[in-house]
Amino acid sequence: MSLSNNTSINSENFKAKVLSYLNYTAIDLGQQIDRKALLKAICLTVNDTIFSELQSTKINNSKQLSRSINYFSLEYLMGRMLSNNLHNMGLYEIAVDAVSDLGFDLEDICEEGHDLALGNGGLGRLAACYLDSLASLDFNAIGYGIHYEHGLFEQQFHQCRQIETPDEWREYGNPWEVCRPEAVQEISLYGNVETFTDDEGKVRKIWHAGQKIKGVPWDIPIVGYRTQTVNVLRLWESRASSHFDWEAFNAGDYQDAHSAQTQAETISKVLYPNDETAKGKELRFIQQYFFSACSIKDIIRRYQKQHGNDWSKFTDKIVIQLNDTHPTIAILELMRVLIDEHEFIWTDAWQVCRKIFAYTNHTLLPEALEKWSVRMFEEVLPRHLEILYGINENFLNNEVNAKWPDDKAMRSRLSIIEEGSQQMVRMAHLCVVTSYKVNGVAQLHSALVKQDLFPEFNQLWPDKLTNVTNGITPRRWLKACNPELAELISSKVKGDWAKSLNLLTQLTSFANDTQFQIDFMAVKHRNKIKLVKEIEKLTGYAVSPDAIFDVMIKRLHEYKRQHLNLIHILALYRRLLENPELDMHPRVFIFGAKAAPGYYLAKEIIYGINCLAEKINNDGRINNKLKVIFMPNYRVSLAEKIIPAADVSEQISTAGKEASGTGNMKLSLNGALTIGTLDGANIEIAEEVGRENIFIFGNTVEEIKELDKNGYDPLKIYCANPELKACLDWLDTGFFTPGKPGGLSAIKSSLLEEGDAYKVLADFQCYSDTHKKIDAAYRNKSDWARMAILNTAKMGKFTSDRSIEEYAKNIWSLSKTELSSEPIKLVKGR
Ligand code: 26W
Repeated sequence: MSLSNNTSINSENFKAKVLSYLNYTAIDLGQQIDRKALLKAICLTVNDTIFSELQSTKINNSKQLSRSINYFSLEYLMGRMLSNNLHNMGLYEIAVDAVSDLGFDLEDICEEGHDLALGNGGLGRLAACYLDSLASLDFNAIGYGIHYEHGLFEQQFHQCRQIETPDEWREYGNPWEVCRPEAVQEISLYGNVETFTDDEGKVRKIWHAGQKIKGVPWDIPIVGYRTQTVNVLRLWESRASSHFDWEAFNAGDYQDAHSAQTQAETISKVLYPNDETAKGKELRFIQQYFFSACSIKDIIRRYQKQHGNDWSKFTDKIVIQLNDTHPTIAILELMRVLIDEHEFIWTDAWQVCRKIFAYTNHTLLPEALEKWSVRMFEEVLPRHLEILYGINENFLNNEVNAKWPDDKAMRSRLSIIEEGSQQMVRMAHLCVVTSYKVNGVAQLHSALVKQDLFPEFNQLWPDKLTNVTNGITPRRWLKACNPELAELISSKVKGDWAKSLNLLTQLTSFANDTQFQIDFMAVKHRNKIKLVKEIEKLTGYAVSPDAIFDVMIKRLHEYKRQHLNLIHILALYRRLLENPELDMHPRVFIFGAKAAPGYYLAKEIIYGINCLAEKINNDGRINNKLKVIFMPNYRVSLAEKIIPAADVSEQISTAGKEASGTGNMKLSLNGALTIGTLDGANIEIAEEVGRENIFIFGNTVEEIKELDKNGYDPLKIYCANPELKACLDWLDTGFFTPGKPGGLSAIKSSLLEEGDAYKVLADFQCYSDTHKKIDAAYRNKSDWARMAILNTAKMGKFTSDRSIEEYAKNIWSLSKTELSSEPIKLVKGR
């Protein structure tokens, strides 16, 4: 919505509206305005416009009876909303002026906002970027998820160790959401299935629920960039079904009534903080069913509002994208609803499902591929298990048998049920069997999905498996988070680059322009000074903005190899201790990462980095040439501060393990140079920026496979490399953990005794050599500036708008909503 073009909104009437909302929140204007109250008043002011636009978008979509994409995701990492909404609406400058008239700085006020951290990492943030693009491109879209009471835990460090505390994002309410009681749903759990014959003599099934749960929808508007479209993210909160607690309550059993309520509300209580596995956790399984079932019911409710009982258009109007296997149960729920509640025959219901679902795979790690025990399935969702058996039988007996007749081995490999001491349901298999398209998230990853993960499925359906490389929204990840760079770019680039990111290639012609290089690096330097202050505030350490800011921000995982970075820091420290005059440009290594609370080694690595930081940052002998900073509580809003200030971006996963990565794109877009392996989207970034503008190192996927085939021996590498050996041995000494000898030896043993599953040692030497090249390159200021500019210039491909256009064209067959020509309703000042 391009409201800035409209003269009806100016800073005066914006301010008047804010003041009226301040009255409304009962703030005594005679007193000093409270920042939180001011934030709320601004949000409410902005909401006036957003919600009226939301209404128009809905009316417009329903008039056009347009096809919609329903994005199903257990995670959305939205971050803060105010600044982004203001930017997208074109009201940012107006708000800056209005707030400054009130004696405040808008940036400070935005800081009061809490992150919406309803996700773990890449997958959740991707969902948020995609919602931004869907609205910005005028697609009729809705995101479905869970309204967690507590999002991802907050992280603190205590004696160098990670401590988790609950996230209280709604403590003071969330101004962006609105409850929709008219769309409440009720879902069932447990119980049993009865077979009966209906009046027409048909054998039917009925599921007698053991428990009913209410799903209450909360809507968060998603504002498109400079367009009228406002879509919705609909998040379900679980409550006790009214029918249930009243029964006990009336019987005088208040305790029981209360416990039913508590149990029901537990479902949406907390986001699972594990971005890898949630083995056997019944509550997680119930979360998945709860949100999938509520969303399927909601889709049908909305469809029937327009088409009544005419199901013939259902598959024309609806497509559902499954964000990983987490919402897979939606497939079985749709089958159940169509067959049991709407009297579809099996084959018709199955045809519908096969036309509606598409699935995105985000990981190849075997431990992250979801499996649920048949036993649990049977107990929680008995009817769904029956349906699952039916799907599997048809699939094996018809499709598998037709291609590989009587091939038992093939049947067992492809079956949705895994046999063994405990039968398990392979959720990814159910996804692939049902979905009409399955995509990976970067070219390499999609190739590996075909070759290594699902080779048989790929033989069976050669057109099903495809690729859509991930993207990021340039609105949040450049325009809003790096305003100075955005302004500099706008002074050179013709056209709205935030809408068409390929326009950034115009910067190529300024890459050798001395003045532009100076301006570009001056922006970087000012961003670094800002970050220096934040570092001091959060960690107490003072660092110099003249040092190279070398950034590694992402979830903590062995495959991402923060410990490779750690060992290299040890090597640098040793070199400096041996020779304090060592010719090396000062470097600050900056980390941000949360570890899953139960992931032992990940937490040891955090501990290790913090211990190193304490020792190194206080060591007067090394002339401040090396500093290590671990920023606590890494999250979207912290990323927005770190990324604009980064010189170097660490993307050092073991080749073949990082499906795509999206932080790599954000850092490069903001002019950081990547040191990276040939993994995930790094490969495509290298293609775009050119090999001369990126630092690639390490074993390739093929080489890693070779190492495994020939019996990888980390001990041999350790023995043959004296520096590496010395670094690892150092971890055992207690040097970094005074009073606790062996305090860091878990890291070493994972590499030497437990086989170094992620080939850290195999890549160490070339990693270290490549860092030397970075050090040399940074000294040539003009060369470095040119490379940094070219990184920004060549990131056009990685806008999430491109990803969404590809999904819309190749997977969803979705066309854009035509915007209404009626005038936009406007905010009126007092
Ligand atoms: C609890 C089970 C579970 C399993 C896997 C939770 C979450 C996951 C995700 C697959 C973790 C994740 O965020 N994957 C990342 O997805 C990004 C978006 O596609 C990619 O860029 C990252 O490479 C991938 O690791």
